Amino acid sequence: KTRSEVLLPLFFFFLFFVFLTLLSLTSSGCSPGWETIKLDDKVAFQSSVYTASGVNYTADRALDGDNTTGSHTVPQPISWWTVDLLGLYEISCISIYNVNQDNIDLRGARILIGNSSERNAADTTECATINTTTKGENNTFNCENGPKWGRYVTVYKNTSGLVILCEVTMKGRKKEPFKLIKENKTWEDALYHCREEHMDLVSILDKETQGWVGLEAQKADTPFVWLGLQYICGFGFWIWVNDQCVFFDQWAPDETRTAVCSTRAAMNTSGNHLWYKKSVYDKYNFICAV
Ligand SMILES: *[C@@H]1O[C@H](CO)[C@@H](O)[C@H](O)[C@H]1NC(C)=O
Ligand SMILES: *[C@@H]1O[C@H](CO)[C@@H](O)[C@H](O)[C@H]1NC(C)=O
Ligand SMILES: *[C@@H]1O[C@H](CO)[C@@H](O)[C@H](O)[C@H]1NC(C)=O
Ligand SMILES: *[C@@H]1O[C@H](CO)[C@@H](O)[C@H](O)[C@H]1NC(C)=O
Ligand SMILES: *[C@@H]1O[C@H](CO)[C@@H](O)[C@H](O)[C@H]1NC(C)=O
Ligand SMILES: *[C@@H]1O[C@H](CO)[C@@H](O)[C@H](O)[C@H]1NC(C)=O
Ligand SMILES: *[C@@H]1O[C@H](CO)[C@@H](O)[C@H](O)[C@H]1NC(C)=O
Ligand SMILES: *[C@@H]1O[C@H](CO)[C@@H](O)[C@H](O)[C@H]1NC(C)=O
Ligand SMILES: [Ca+2]
Repeated sequence: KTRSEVLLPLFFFFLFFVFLTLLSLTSSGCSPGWETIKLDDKVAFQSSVYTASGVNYTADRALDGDNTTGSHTVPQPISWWTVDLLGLYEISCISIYNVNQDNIDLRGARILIGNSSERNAADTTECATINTTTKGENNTFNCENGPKWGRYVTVYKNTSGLVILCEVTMKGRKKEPFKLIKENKTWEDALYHCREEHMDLVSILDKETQGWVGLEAQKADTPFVWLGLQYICGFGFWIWVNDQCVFFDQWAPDETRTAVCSTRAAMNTSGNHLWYKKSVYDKYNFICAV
């Protein structure tokens, strides 16, 4: 056999191996399409704080974007680290980076996601169990059985030992507080629907909310969407369904504030999402606060 006859199959075997390695590397990360959650403005706390040479190894050091600083607890039967995301997020995966240091071993620790900071509460669920030390590595843990919703993410270790985290990153998306309902309903029916299935028909009290609601309205299949703004005709004023007065408004220029009875406000689903007076009997899609 010539040399190339021996080497060629070996070369293809090598290529195949490289391909498999690449495949396992990409699939061990977070599934694509998830955004990295900005964490340096969030609040973290932990079971205890290790102090050495005047440095407090506080929980926020795991979120500061600096991979040379870390959070560090002291030995206790149970140790944990929690970040409050200050909002509801759907979390797909969590990455933990640690330096190579002897006392780092997160094996057996669990990553919990919950709506309260209580680690054993009914509204706290497990995302994944850490099965590597994380020592000198950046490991990504995907939530088992799919992404989880919650406000608090906890690394919980009940098998004595330390929770040391140099840098924690996570991917997911924030839950928007509004939902378009693609059903054509009169204003009253829309109000009942929102109050039964969600919180209420939407009230827009500021420019930021107007922006979010406008984004949601673009997906409607009617030219307008109902807002939770009603005209109290006996008194001649507008009021939101959550009892707030109208300080911020986005009326179309030619819409006068006065109206006939049975008038409600609807948002144009295109353009600048200006507000129009509409008969309470018109049927449109609508937006609920959830
Ligand atoms: C570390 O924490 C202790 C106790 O909370 C506090 O007195 C001290 O000022 C802190 N040191 C630094 C450098 O923040
Ligand atoms: C740590 O951060 C530095 C500076 O941002 C970067 O060059 C280095 O690659 C990072 N190390 C790891 C393991 O991520
Ligand atoms: C947190 O609350 C949201 C919204 O109510 C819910 O969808 C989610 O399942 C809750 N998370 C947990 C872990 O119970
Ligand atoms: C850790 O768990 C993942 C997923 O369950 C698995 O693919 C991996 O081989 C495990 N690693 C170790 C070191 O057991
Ligand atoms: C660890 O890996 C994740 C996912 O690839 C990445 O977003 C994060 O920046 C990495 N962390 C460090 C400290 O290198
Ligand atoms: C730690 O928690 C796990 C999961 O709840 C449990 O199975 C295990 O018995 C606990 N270990 C100790 C030492 O409490
Ligand atoms: C709602 O009305 C629009 C037209 O205004 C129509 O295109 C759409 O199919 C209707 N949707 C439903 C669910 O009936
Ligand atoms: C809604 O907005 C679009 C885009 O600005 C505009 O063309 C349309 O005339 C508006 N609808 C009404 C009823 O004014
Ligand atoms: Ca850090």
